[in-house]
Amino acid sequence: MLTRRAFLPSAAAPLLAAQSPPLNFVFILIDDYGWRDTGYNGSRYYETPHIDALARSGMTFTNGYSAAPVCSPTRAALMTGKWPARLHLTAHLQGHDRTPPHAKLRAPVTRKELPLSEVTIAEILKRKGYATASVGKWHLGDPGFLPTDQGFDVNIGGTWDGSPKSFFYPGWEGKPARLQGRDGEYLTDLLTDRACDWLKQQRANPFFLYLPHYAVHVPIEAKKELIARFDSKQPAGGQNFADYAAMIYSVDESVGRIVRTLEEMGVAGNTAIFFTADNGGVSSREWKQRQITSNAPLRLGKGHLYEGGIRVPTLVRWPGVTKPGSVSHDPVYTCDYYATMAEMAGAPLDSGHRPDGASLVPALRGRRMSERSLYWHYPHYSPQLGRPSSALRRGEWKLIEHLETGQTELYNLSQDIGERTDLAATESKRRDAMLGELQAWRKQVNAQMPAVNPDYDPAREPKPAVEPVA
Ligand SMILES: [Ca+2]
Repeated sequence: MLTRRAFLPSAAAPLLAAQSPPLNFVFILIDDYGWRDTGYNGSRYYETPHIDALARSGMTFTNGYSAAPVCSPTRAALMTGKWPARLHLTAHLQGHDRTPPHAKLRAPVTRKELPLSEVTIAEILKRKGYATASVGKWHLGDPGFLPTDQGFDVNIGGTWDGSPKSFFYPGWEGKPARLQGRDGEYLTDLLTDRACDWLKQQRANPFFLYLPHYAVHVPIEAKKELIARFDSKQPAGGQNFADYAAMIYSVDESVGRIVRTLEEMGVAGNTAIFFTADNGGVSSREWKQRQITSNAPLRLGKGHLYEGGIRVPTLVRWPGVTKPGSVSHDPVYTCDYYATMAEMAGAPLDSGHRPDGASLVPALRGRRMSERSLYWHYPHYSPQLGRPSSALRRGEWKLIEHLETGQTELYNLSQDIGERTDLAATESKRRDAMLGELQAWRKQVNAQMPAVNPDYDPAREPKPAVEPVA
């Protein structure tokens, strides 16, 4: 049962508003966590009872997206509310050029850190009197650009690293740097311990806990007893990797422990919880020749602008506001949380910093959001064989433009979530209009574009990605 000690029924809220405690925030971001990696989104192999319970007690977004198909740009969008294209932070750090030597295009060189001139959501909340902590993966810059340089009072385990050397101490020693554990300690558990310890210190002030887990990114390493649990379980829906299932199980336990801690502190009723991922699940063979997960029916996975790379589990519990078990079909993405949290906290935005995303407060209150366009720009070659591309979603339609060829694909997602039937030719008028809008947007935000690669060699260019067997 949820404790509701601080919960105010809406009819009484106006009268008691002066005494009502301020709203706290917990934002849980899972790394490389696929849309169908949760029980509530239909996995029959992975077990996520605590995440599913959170979904039942809050609002889920069926069309929730990450702002990018890889790590750092999505994290930058979360911190600033801005499009990664506008920030010139569209690749994962260190931002170096990972263009395969003989590819057709050469990717632009992007930023190597989130600039300090950006006003992060942590800074906005801190100005409002919030205590702020980042516990886990940062991936937005080196020392000088760490969470503590960007509005967080506390940084536990956040560095420029995109992944730990190992999930077991001392295997991860040095990466992430300065994070001590006990021998054999599991990183997901340690981050949860430290997050709960920090929460328990917050008594007199509102708080913002940012908990970006290093899991379930590679290395795929999990606790033995949990691997055994899934080894003996029947695989389902193309999901069959016991080690990965066990990693997810530990993340789910973390969510359960965070919720339980809030309940024990008596603040669950005035703490909003956000849960989502920085990009889709890894559907390629990125770990010891094993396919890590299946995003089916979604197409492909991390590193691509197809649905598998950007559609992610998305849920928000705002006690007293989101109706338990409610569902929003409005398309939303990472850029939206900045304006959302600021509005929920009653924290004014910085006059010099305008987020590109929208506040989701109307949706959280149960209303439809007005229709708008969502944009993605990934002018890079991903390790998962994604190619330079941009995309636009409006209503049920999605357009993808491939920057190497100028070729476009158009899908009606309400009928074709798997992006199997390209309607670009039959819906050419709509295609042209959406393409015009996408290109105008890129110009407006001064998006970086790839250049012609002088070393292009058709015989040696990267192979196209192959859809994994579901
Ligand atoms: Ca990621």
